[in-house]
Amino acid sequence: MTSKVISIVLGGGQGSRLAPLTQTRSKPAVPIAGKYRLVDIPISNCLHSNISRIFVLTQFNSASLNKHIKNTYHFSTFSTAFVDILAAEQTPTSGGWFQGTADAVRQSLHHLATHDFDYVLILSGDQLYQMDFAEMIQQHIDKGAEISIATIPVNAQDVPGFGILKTDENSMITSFIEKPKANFESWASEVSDEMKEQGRIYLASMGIYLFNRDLLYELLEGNDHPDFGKEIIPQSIEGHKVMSYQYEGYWTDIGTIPSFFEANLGLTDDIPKFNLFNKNQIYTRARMLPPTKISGTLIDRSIIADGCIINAAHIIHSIIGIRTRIGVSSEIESCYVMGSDNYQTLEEIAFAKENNLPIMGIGDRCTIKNAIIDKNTYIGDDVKINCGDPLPDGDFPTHTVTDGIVIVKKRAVIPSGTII
Ligand code: ADQ
Ligand code: ADP
Repeated sequence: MTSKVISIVLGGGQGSRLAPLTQTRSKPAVPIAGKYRLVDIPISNCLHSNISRIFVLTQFNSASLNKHIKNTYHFSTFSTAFVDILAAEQTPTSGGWFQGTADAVRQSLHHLATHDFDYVLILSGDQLYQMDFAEMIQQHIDKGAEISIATIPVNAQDVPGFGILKTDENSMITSFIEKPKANFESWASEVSDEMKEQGRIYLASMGIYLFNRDLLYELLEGNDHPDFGKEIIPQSIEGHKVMSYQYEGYWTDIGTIPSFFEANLGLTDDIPKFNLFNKNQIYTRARMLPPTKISGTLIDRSIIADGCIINAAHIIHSIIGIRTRIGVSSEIESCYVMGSDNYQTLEEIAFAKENNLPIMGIGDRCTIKNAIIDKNTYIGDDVKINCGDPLPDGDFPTHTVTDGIVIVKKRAVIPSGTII
């Protein structure tokens, strides 16, 4: 039955909540976990569920996203599988920018027309989870649903960030409210004892929708409602069989800097909630990088990707991305260092040193805490980042601060001796 499904990954609106990581790239291309990109999560979930026709909708086309998809997802000439990027485009009937999630799908429907499918699975591009969609699809078919929404119990504190729903005893959704801000006590649901103990008594939409093909067309055509959560889903509850597919595994939104940072550092836990070391691994680009070389470094609770050259004093509770270079006596604590797209040659490094310019990566005797270092940055020697009192939020030429986390911008050059 998964052969009758086409998946659409909502790759992101303007991506402002992940700025400055989305300043020069589209959201699906944002690097995570040292070697992957955000889009690898929903795509890997689809492929493990035997759904292999995937569109990724994104507001703007970035060279890095195209290159990543082209270099990663190769299928046999004899299969129908594909991963295609659909960027917002100007057509005679639309002005360009997607106005919201439903509008993004609406504007992309004509690309689906030539395919043979009965169901459309709509996924968010900024969530960290491992889910077998085949089970959801099976439940959808068994229960004769027209729409299924994956749901998860959440606590009161999280309610205002989600679509909240109530179901009847057959898991049919009877009411839905998008992101209620207050007085939502009456929206509590019957949940398992385990969920009750954690205070997770409200059923939230995970923003994962399975639609019967014809109903999706019917709901999107003939109106210009921009969003699934605000308009399409609440309106479809009346008159249609909308089912909840309840999930209780690990799932988290990584659409904001704090949640993105926390989810990345969470991967260094003894048994991470999101386990990269699973049978169903996350796919990404196979890069043929050399193994990482480390000298004189104490490493604790950290993930070190391929191709790094590390001489730091210590690296604690951090993710070190591909091709990262860290100089001697540097200390890295609670950081996500994304790495680099290329290596500098020995000649380039010698030239930089002669001219007192930072070399790519992190220099000698630096101390960096609670920071995200975007790709291809040049951090000089004796630089201190986020080592003192908590920093107020702000946007500066080389970095931003969000909720106390410093984000050094892509290709930023931080001269030796700088204190941030
Ligand atoms: P949000 O995540 O707040 O709530 P939204 O901003 O609509 O909803 O984003 C959903 C997904 O679509 C995200 O991956 C986002 O990046 C992407 N997206 C947003 N606008 C887009 C656009 N114009 N073009 C392409 N992609 C776009 C939704 C639901 C809630 C539900 C939560 C679960 O509305 O009901 O509880 O998801 O996270
Ligand atoms: P990101 O979205 O991560 O910022 P980019 O748009 O910079 O990515 O593109 C990343 C890809 O471009 C990498 O896969 C890398 O192979 C390639 N790339 C970028 N700069 C260079 C360079 N100077 N030399 C070689 N390859 C490069």
